[in-house]
Amino acid sequence: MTDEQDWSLLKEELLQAAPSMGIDKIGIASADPFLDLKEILIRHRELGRESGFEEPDIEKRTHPERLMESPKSIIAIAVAYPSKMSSPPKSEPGKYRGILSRSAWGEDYHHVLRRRLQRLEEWLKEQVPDCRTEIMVDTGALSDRAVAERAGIGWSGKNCAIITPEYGSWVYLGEMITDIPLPPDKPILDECGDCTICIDACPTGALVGPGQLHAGSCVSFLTQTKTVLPDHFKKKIGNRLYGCDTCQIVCPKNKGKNWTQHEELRPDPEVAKPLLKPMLTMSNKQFKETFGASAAAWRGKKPLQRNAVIALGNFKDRSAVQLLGQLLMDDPRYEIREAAAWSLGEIAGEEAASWINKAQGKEDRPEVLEALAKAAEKIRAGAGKEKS
Ligand code: B12
Ligand code: SF4
Ligand code: SF4
Repeated sequence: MTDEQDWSLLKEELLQAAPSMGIDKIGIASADPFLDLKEILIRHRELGRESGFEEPDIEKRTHPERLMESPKSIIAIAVAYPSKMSSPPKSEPGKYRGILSRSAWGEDYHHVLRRRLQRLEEWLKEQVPDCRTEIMVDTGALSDRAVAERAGIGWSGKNCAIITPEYGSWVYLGEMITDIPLPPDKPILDECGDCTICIDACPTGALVGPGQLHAGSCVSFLTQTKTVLPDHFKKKIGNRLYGCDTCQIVCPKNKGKNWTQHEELRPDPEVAKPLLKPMLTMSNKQFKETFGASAAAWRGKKPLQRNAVIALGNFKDRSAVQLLGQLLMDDPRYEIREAAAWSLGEIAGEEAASWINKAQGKEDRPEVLEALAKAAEKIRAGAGKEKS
C-alpha cells in the first residue's frame, strides 16, 4: 500500500464491481469509534432491554480499533431478500402450518453474506495486496446496523431496521473492516417522518419508542428462546416458528418490495411454511434435513418444536390432540410438555381433558404441573359455559 494510491478511484472501481459479487448495496463508513452508539448501548443495558444475543463487550462493539490494529475504514454491504413466496401453501383445518420469518428463508444468510464478503476480500487483495481485512456478519462485535447507517446504506427506522430507499428493510447486513483509507459516504436522510405504524402494529408492544426495542418482549426473540414462555406471549406468537416480520410487513417503505435475484435466498415453501404436526415427531436427522440450511436452525430443534406445539394450540387444532397428548406423556423435555399442556387447554374437549388428567398422575415438574392445572381449569370452565 502506498500513500500515492488513489483511494477515490479504488472506491469507484469497488462500487462498479459489487453487483458482480452479488452485493446489492455497498457503502463506506469511517472506522472512528461509535461514541453515540456507546451511550445508547449503555442505556439499553441499564434499562434491561438487551436480548443476550449481542456481543457483551460494549468497548469492542463501539471501537473498531479493538478489532483490528489501525483500521481506516469499514465497507458495509447489503444483500436483498424476498418478502413474498411465489406459491405459498395454505393452512387448512387438520393441515395447519407455521411460518419462518423472511430472514430465515432460503440458505442461512450468514453463509451467503460471508461468501459475498470473501469475494470482495479477494478482489481487494488483488488491487491492494498488502491490505488487512476483517469480515463480520451478524455474529461479529460491531453493530451491523450502526455501521450500515454511517455508511449511508439506509436510515435507522422506528422499527429498528435499516431501511434502504431501493430495497426497503428486506436486506441483510455485513461489513469488512480494513486498513485501506477509502473515502467515507454520508448517512442518508431519515424518511420515517410522523409515521408510527410499526410501533402501533407490534403485537407485544416491544417497540417501546422510536428505534427502541425491549428485546425480552419481541416475538422474534421469544421464538428463539429455549425456555417455558409466559402464557400471554404464547398467544402472541400465533403460528410463528422463528422470528417475526410484523414491523417490517406493515412499513409503507416496504410496499411492493420483493427481491428474488439471489437464488439461494428464495424460500422452499415446505420449509418456510411447514406443516405443524410432522414437526412434533421429527427426529434430529429430519430436523437437520429440513431446517439445517436455514438461519432458523441455530438454536436447535427444541424452540421450533415448542413453537409448533404452541401454534397448534393457537389454531385450536382438534386433530392434533392425540399427538400433543403423547408429547405430554412421553417427551423428556419439560418445556415441550409444558407447551403441550397449554395447547391442550386451548383446544379443549373431552379427549384433551383426558390426556391432561392422565398426565397429572405422572408429571413431577412444577412448571408442567402448573400448566396442567391451568389447562384443566380452562377446559372445565369452557365446558361449564357450553352447558349453561
Ligand atoms: C441481538 C439482535 C437481535 C435481537 C435484538 C434486536 C434489537 N433491535 O436490538 C432480536 C433477537 C430481538 C433480533 C430480532 C431481529 N433481527 Co436481529 N440482530 C441482533 C444483532 C446480533 C445485534 C443487535 C443489537 O446490538 N441491538 C442493540 C441495539 C441497541 O443496537 P443496534 O440495533 O445494533 O443499533 C441501532 C439502535 O441502537 C438504533 N437506535 C438506538 N436508539 C435509537 C433512537 C432512534 C430515535 C432511532 C431511530 C434509532 C435508535 O440505532 C442503531 C443503528 O441503527 C444484529 C447483528 C449485529 N451484529 O449487529 C442482528 C440484526 C440487527 N438483526 C437483523 C434482523 C433481520 C432481525 C429481525 C428482522 C429478524 C426477524 N425477522 O425476526 C428481527 C427484528 C427485530 C427488531 N425490530 O429489531 C438484521 C437487521 C437487518 C436490517 N435491515 O436492519 C441484523 C443487522 C443481522 C444482519 N447482519 O443482517 N435481533
Ligand atoms: S419483530 Fe415483531 S415483536 Fe419484534 S418489534 Fe417487530 S413487530 Fe414487534
Ligand atoms: S412503519 Fe413508518 S415509522 Fe415504522 S419504520 Fe416504517 S416508515 Fe418508519
